[in-house]
Amino acid sequence: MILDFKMIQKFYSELNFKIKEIRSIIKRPMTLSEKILYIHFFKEKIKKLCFKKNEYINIYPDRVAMQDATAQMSLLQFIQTNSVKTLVPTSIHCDHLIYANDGSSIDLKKSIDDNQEIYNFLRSVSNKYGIDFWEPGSGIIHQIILENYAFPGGLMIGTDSHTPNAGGLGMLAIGVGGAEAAEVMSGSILELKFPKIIGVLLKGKMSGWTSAKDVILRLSGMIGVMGASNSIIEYFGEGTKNISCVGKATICNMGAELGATSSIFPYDFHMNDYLLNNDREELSNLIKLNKIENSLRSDYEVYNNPYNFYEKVIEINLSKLEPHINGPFTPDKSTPISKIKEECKKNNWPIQIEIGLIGSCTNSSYEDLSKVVHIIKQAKKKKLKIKSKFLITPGSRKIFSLLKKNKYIEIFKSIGAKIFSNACGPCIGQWKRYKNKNENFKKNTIIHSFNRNFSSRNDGNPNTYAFIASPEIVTALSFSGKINFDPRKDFLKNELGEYVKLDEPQYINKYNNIFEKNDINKLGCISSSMNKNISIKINKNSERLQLLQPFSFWDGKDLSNVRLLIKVKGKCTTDHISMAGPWLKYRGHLENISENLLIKAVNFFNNKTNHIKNIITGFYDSIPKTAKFYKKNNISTLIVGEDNYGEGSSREHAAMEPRFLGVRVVLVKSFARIHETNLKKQGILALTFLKPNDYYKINEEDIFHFHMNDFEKKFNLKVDIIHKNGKKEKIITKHSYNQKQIQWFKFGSSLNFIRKNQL
Ligand code: MIC
Ligand code: SF4
Repeated sequence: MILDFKMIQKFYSELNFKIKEIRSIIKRPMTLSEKILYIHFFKEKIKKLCFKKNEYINIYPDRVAMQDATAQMSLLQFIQTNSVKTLVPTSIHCDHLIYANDGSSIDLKKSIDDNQEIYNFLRSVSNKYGIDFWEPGSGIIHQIILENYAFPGGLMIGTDSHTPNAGGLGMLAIGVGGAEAAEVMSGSILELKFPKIIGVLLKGKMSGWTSAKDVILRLSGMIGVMGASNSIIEYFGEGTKNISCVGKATICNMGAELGATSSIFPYDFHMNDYLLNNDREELSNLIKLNKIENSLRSDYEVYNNPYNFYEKVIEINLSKLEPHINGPFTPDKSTPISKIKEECKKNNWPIQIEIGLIGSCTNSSYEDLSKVVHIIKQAKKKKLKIKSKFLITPGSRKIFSLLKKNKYIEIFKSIGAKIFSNACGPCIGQWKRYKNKNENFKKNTIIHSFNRNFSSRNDGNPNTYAFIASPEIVTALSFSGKINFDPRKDFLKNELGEYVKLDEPQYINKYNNIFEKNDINKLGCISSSMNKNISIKINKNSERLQLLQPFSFWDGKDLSNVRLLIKVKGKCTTDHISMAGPWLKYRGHLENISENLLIKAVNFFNNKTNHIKNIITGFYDSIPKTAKFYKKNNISTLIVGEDNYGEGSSREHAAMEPRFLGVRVVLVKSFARIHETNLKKQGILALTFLKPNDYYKINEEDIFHFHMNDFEKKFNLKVDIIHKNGKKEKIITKHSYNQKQIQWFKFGSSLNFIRKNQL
């Protein structure tokens, strides 16, 4: 069964014609990303198609996807737009709130009980406004999107930073904040800074222990967590034809870790195979019928002369690519497996792997799990025992059913693996690894196939060294129990005392891999049907849901007498600003979740977390408490940070919480894209230092004055700093607000602005 069939049918039938028309205007060959962006801009005046890099463009997405943790706040904002229905097809996926403790059935039941209020809210909002609702246990948002909704050439936004996963099926998919999604659902356009397009030329063919994950682990090492900021990564070259559709999705998924706006692969036979295996033959037929294959790739001139068309071209030779192990603490610390022994010694990483984990949206496909099975089967034959604990979270109910049908679940269980629900699980910290709160958080190593390994993310233990690798490598290393094991060369001692070597993993059982017919209801979806009469009730005493109150307008004056809340030292991801794990339960309650504001960020002045000086009282206290004190006393505050501030998630709570607690300005060396937009949307002044070293001029007890008279005319803003000794210093800061975004700031938030315009 094909979802959105009519919409896609129309889209494909017009595609070639529209591309021809666009080409006649811009008069040059186009990359795939440009084609998709222009096509979705098409509704507007076509004559205005000559975009410059960094210029804002307005586009119309085909779909919106939301997961339960971000959907709550997004829907609370959507309700404020007074819309009658969603004007763009939308789906909600219950995947983030599910525990990963005792195994799938117990965890799922308990999660459904504990989150009933939230699920009821999401279900009834879906029903009222015509949204597809995917129930708890149906799977992880990005797997479900790939299986059911993604289509080559389409454009989607999602309230999750790994939305670009759909690029594995040739869709341009972009992670956004909840306010942006709410606006698009209510019929507004999506405003996007025209991205740079980076070309990644893949040559050769992978073999042995190398897999798709290693392409992105390697690329992370090459360009780092900021390497693709405001860029789309477009893969091309012969090598792309040697990577399956789900492998491509893995690569696109983790582009988020490089700051990419999106990542995409050109249409090929692997995508076609994936559509056929997923009961979406009609879609594959539509592509053939309309002869649009070439419109779903860059023009051949681009492939022949990539250096002329891409911002830059990065080459990766798949034939020479080794398996990689990234981490600890950041996804871009990349070590080829041949160097892992040396790196372990050099850095004194704990060698013993306590736990190996397979899953997350980036690597939980049937193909991934089949390769794991292949390794387990041969290890058993070779009389090897697994040395680390082994935990598995399949990506979707569809995948789970096929694993079960092919008796793979039994194989996992035969080595003592624990199978969690089809959900995010340990990837988002829903894993109670330490049953006892007072347990010693000792230094230890885990390895997983996820995409993020920020400190404390999975198990709350800052001393856990989390490494990322492909599912195959995670499995092999779990059999060895050591992080410095190279399955390509090293031998393992088996139960008989013999030394054996693991064979290279294979994707087996090709002919049993066809998923059963798509019955989306059986897969866990209540498909959209509208019932306008449903009233959305939120209990006033609820701890978990709270209707939003509009933020206050800007009075048009300078921001004066602003105090420093915290000067953050080093990495500050959205996990530092608004932690996940235990806090996920407050994602629909702004006041309660604000109690976690920046509690993981390091204070520059004392190197401690959640310990800052209250300048008025002179005492040290937690960040939320101090912020509340300032708010109560009408003192505006400022957060200062370093590079790539707000890296990681799309969660807008990281912008709403400071706004709620009286922060007026966030001033940093540089921002991560989604977070910067989220701050602007929520009416916070997002500024960067003109000279990054001015960061060091900021002292704990300074008072700040922001000169706002040039805000609408210039991109530079003057700031006076009055130091404790009375000395004044001036610095220049920059902003990137366009005229519309200035209105958001004036009105106190983008939603206030929209509401005002609706009146
Ligand atoms: C994540 O991987 O950090 C999340 C949880 O999926 C987030 C969304 C969120 O904060 O809820 C993301 O990647 O955007
Ligand atoms: Fe879920 Fe983890 Fe993927 Fe985020 S990265 S969507 S938490 S599985």
